[in-house]
Amino acid sequence: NPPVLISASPNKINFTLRRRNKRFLLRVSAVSYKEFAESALEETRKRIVLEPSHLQEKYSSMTGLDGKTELQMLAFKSSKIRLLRSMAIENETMQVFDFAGFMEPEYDTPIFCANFFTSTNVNIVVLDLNPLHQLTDQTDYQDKYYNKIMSIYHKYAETFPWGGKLTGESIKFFSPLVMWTRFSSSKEKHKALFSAFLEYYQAWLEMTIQVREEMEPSHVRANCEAQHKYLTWRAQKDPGHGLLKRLVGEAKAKELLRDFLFNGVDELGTKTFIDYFPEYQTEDGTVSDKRSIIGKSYETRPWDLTGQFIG
Ligand code: BLA
Repeated sequence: NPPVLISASPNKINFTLRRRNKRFLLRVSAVSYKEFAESALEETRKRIVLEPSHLQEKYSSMTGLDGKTELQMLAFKSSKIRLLRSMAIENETMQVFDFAGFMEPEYDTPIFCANFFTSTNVNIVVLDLNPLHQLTDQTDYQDKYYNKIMSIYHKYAETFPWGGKLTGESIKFFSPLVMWTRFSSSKEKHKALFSAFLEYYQAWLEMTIQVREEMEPSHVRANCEAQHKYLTWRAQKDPGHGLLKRLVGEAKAKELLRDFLFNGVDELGTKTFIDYFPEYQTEDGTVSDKRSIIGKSYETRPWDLTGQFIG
């Protein structure tokens, strides 16, 4: 007899198994990304002073339209970090995690980016310190932030191999450190993911502590525009939009995206999506609904072992 599902909650799935007329209770634990967020915040508080963000008053938790999906939002800031925010979504069959850190424009530190999607054994993972500036024409930026810490990537490369083709546009938002992977759920994999997450996070936190304030107004403006371009892209084209709309409805999803997840998109600059990404303009001037113009690309990892882009 196959095991019979008797109950499932975000962190525990209980089955009964009948063997030789005896009943056994099997407990399988699912991943809970709330713990990931708590651990990262705990590490942060050991090093710097975190203050609650004004967004926390407006966004703390929500229940999905199905009445069963829980969304948990956390938002903080520090003297240098403009926004450190987390969203964890859980129901009986799915766990989603979106954790990001954005600096004040005086600092050129990369953007911390952890996006984990788990459902019915499938995991889609992006973990990266997204570069604020293009690495192809700024080798000193790569030198400043990535070359020294490439060992972090190598440590997890075997456990979490390249996830295959992805939206071509996304690659320029990723660094040579990126962990882009898909895997089926197991306790070992989620344990490894937890340690990769914390290790990437520690590396980012250290960068935020070491970074010096930019004094040149033109550099501050460049940092601000680069962050605004990133936020504009993700607020418009992030792969999670469809699911978020199904979970909370179109209006709430849009508010979450523009005001919480990618906060700053309406404040840090005035350029529009089409200004940054003119290839998405349709004949009547609106933004194309297409997720991608380039299409799916990069069957294999487009960086060599030293982190040089090989396309
Ligand atoms: C899939 N999420 C993906 C994929 C990527 C990312 C690369 C594979 C599909 C693709 O190639 O586009 C993540 N893409 C990113 C990230 C950046 C990027 C982080 O460009 C940063 C610049 N994922 C989430 C959240 C949800 C989510 C919050 O982070 C849901 C609320 C869902 N991601 C999600 C789902 C898929 C996915 C459902 C698979 C469906 C699909 O491919 O469209």
